Amino acid sequence: MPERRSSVRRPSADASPAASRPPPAPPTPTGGGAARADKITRIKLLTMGAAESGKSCIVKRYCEGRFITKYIQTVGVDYGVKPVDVDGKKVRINFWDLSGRPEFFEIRNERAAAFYKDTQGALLVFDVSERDSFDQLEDWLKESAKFGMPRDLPVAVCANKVDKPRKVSEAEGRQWAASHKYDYFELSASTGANVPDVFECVFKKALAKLNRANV
Ligand SMILES: Nc1nc2c(ncn2[C@@H]2O[C@H](COP(=O)(O)OP(=O)(O)OP(=O)(O)O)[C@@H](O)[C@H]2O)c(=O)[nH]1
Ligand SMILES: [Mg+2]
Repeated sequence: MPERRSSVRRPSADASPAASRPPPAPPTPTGGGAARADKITRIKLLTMGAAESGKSCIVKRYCEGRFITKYIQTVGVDYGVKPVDVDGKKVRINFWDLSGRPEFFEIRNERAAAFYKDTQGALLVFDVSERDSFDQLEDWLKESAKFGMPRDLPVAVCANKVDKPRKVSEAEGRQWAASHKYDYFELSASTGANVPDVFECVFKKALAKLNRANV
């Protein structure tokens, strides 16, 4: 099992807004290092999507193997690191778990923070039991594109909460993802169904892309 250095941080309820204490500067991908054994390969992974769609729970399920039923909103952004093996190579994943709340729009798009920039992969999450969260997917693409998300980024659309009664069918979700040439997964952070598959898919594609860029 890979060593876990830290899980995604959750600010305490009385924590000051993330704007006043931003997370560390985005780690720079290894540049020419992906193909070299002496450098650590880093993948910056973003999670984005509507508030309460389950982004933080998906990351927590993957990193810690547990699920929390209580809703604790992400304040601006949560940041965490986890070393993993991808195709036999040791890779350090930098998780950038964005808040989906409209009031954090400015924090998400602060120039200095550059959350969308220098990213190697993204999870675009919606809640199959909340139609609005599906309808907002296009807005997330617009926001991320406007604020610097690379255009050819490996993206996995995550249809989360499949343990609940649905308002969005699997066919609709798949069709939307296919129309953007994104991967699509039906998952539940609650049961854990398909959660590792999503991450594995994005990590593999991100690493392959880094390796191609470094030859
Ligand atoms: N039934 C069910 N509930 C879930 C699932 N995933 C998340 N939840 C619940 O949905 C609520 C929101 O989860 P979060 O992970 O905090 O949502 P978020 O997208 O990070 O929200 P913001 O940080 O505000 O953007 C919490 O009460 C979770 O327990 C799931 O797969 N099934
Ligand atoms: Mg969150």
